[in-house]
Amino acid sequence: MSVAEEARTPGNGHVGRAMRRKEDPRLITGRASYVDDITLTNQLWAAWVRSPEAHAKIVSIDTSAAKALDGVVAVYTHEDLDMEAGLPMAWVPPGVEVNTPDHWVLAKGEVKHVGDPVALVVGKDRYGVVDAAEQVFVEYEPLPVVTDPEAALEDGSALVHGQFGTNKVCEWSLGGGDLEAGFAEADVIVERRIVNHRIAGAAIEPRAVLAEYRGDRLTVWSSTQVPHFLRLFLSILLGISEDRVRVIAPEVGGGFGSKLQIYAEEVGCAWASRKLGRPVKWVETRTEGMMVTHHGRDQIDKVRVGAKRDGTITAFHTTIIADIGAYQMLLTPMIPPLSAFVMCGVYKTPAVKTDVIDVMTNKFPTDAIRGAGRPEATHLIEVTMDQLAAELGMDPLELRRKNFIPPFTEAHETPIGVAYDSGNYEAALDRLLEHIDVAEVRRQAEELRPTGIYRGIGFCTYTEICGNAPSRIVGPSGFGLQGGGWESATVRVHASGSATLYTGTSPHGQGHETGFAQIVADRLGIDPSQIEVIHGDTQTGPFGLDTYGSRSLAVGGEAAARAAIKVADKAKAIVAHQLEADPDDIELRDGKFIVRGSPEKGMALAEVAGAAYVPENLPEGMEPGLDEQSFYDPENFVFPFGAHACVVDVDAETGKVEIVRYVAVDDCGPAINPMLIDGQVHGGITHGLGQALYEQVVYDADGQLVTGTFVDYALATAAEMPSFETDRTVTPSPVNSLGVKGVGEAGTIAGSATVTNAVIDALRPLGVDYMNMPLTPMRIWQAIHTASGPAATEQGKDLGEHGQGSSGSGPAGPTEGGAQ
Ligand code: MCN
Repeated sequence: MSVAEEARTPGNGHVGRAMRRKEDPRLITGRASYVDDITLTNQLWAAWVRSPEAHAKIVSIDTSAAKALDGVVAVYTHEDLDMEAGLPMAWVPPGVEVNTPDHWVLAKGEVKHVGDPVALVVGKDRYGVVDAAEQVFVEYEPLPVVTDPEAALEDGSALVHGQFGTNKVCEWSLGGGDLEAGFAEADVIVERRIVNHRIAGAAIEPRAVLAEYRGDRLTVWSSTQVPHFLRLFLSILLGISEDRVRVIAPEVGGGFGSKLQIYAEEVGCAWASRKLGRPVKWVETRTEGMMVTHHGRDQIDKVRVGAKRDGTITAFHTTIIADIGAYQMLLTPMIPPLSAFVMCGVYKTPAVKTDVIDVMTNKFPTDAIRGAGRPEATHLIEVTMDQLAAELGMDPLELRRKNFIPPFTEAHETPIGVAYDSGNYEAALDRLLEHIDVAEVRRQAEELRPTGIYRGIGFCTYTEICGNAPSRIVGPSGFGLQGGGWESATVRVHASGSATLYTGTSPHGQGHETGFAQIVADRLGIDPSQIEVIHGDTQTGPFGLDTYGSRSLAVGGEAAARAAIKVADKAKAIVAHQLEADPDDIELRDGKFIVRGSPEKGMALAEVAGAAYVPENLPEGMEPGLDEQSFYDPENFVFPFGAHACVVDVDAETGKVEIVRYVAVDDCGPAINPMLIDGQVHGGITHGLGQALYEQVVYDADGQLVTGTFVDYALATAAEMPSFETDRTVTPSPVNSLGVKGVGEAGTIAGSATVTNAVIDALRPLGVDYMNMPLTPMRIWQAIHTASGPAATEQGKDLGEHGQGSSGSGPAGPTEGGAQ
């Protein structure tokens, strides 16, 4: 039996069960341990002096008053740092010239964004260091600021980093097919400027780090998604051999991409701990979280689509202007290009091209936030599909169906050279429509309209790329994180028959302890409760490449399955030896390794394990133990897909949007645990709807962060969300033996386009045919009042009579800098 066949054979039937999360009891009873719960003897605290200016020369720094304060142990500025390199940027597209400025742990000479760290204060008291930081006096000479990425590209713009003579970081293109011919044969061309504004990760647990340098060893506890990467870069930046660096990600309260980073605070605390010979701890405040934890999105997407009168799309061209902020962090310049990889969407468009221009501004850098490039691509494709449908006078679903790539079970090569693994987009849409009666929604909309409530329905059919990654593709793409995308797992069966799975993934809310235990349980014939899943500690776990890009199950879960199969194979050999049977005749059934055809002759794993550690029980030449490792490097990415629908009610008087229904059909291959999938989809959609309706990181024209707290940054909560209706189709991936695809980002990827299309659909009778996110009441109200449709005029008159006036100043409010 091949590995693939064997892995799909159900063992104890745990895979596919909606098992409750093993990790939840400790999380919901407050027994989990986060970085801030850890205190070491002799521990010091760190606080950072941060720039209040978005761009300025540092004229002088006076640390004397701070140093004189009781309890202050040290105050450091850039000159004290004996580090030869700054923070890492690890993904450079090959053959592309990238203007990469130094990014020091403490600013050197100039500050480039509000919050840029200028000094590090270390002292005995958590609050004392914050007071001391206020006693560090920095004289700044303000320099010209640029916050608008399009203005930043203009000649004569203020320069973020003068040495480059431009704010452009790089230009990069990906395309295929004959674009010119495609547009030439089009009957209709639609162009839109689609803004995908800046958002924050906003994890509930702020970032936190505790570093202890003792002897010649560094141990760092960090609220990170990437302990293995952090170990590597701490080793490089601090010049400590990698084997002497241990990184532990204890419980991590969410990351959403924002903890896929190597931060100044992590490196700075580790450096200070070595310097002072004492542990140093720092816990982010919420305002620091909004200010200096990386942001995401911030693209202006200029889209041009050509189609024939019957709806056949002939060409699709996008220019992305990506505002990447003041520096480039771990993956910054490559996040906008990631959009390009899925720019064909689920459609057979013959010619597709994406041009990316990365631009620097005086803002904090962007990097991966849930979806990282794919929500942006899906948003622009799917919003454009509705715009095109309106232009053609076609039903948006009919337009989608007309252009769907037909079902495929083996690789489908898109014109841009990306090979999708498997897909059945028709089936996902059909399943969606089993849940939602579009004609009935339209009837309800008619009925509601006289009350001033405008009901709309929006759709999104998407695919995305995840499961990072095949090293053969990722390595040559310039991805510099240990050169590839494999994952490793070790399954250790203890002599008494319980097991430990060590995974190189680093979950921070996704539920790997449950799903991965289910996978291993089925392959060993034990209960998932008998399997402990260990992760997030570079010393106890195997090598790993951590958790991001919805890679963990498709790569790390597969590695776990393979390690478990190796253990099962050895178990079979031991059983065969013990029962004097042929190893090929041993099979796992109902929790026992039995001789095929003789169910009474068999051994449970506990018996096998007992024998495995007593060499005299083993076949000649077999090593004792029941402990196996697997390194798995996939052949391709995986491409989940789905179809989402949203029904909204817009109150034309207030501009408020109410989400009436949200139905999601996602296909991530066979479910390991449907409850985990539902949880991921719910959270993902909330993220997408949050961006579309409420959330925005806003800087003013001087580069001041306006949204520094949750009062200003309107994070979506359960209260705003509807009760999600979810369903699935199952199209196995041929890439891995589990047949699985990722799902951690799917909801986010589809969410913003689905609700945006619904709101625009609702507003069409009011003459509003296009709007950019965030679809806040104010912007919707303004859009209604600047629209020209007959209903809008009526509505405007009514509102005018209520004394609110009817002239909006356009969708962008006065405080909204950057990509609008
Ligand atoms: N799963 C499953 N069956 C499938 C597919 C997935 O049971 N066919 C389960 C997996 O076992 C896993 C979960 O779904 O428990 C998500 O798996 P996967 O799609 O592989 O994603 P990752 O585990 O790699 O998680 C990363 C992804 C990303 S990139 C972000 S951002 C994100 C997310 O997951 N951030 C999160 N989900 C989050 N959830 C929480 N609670 N907190 C975050 O910060």
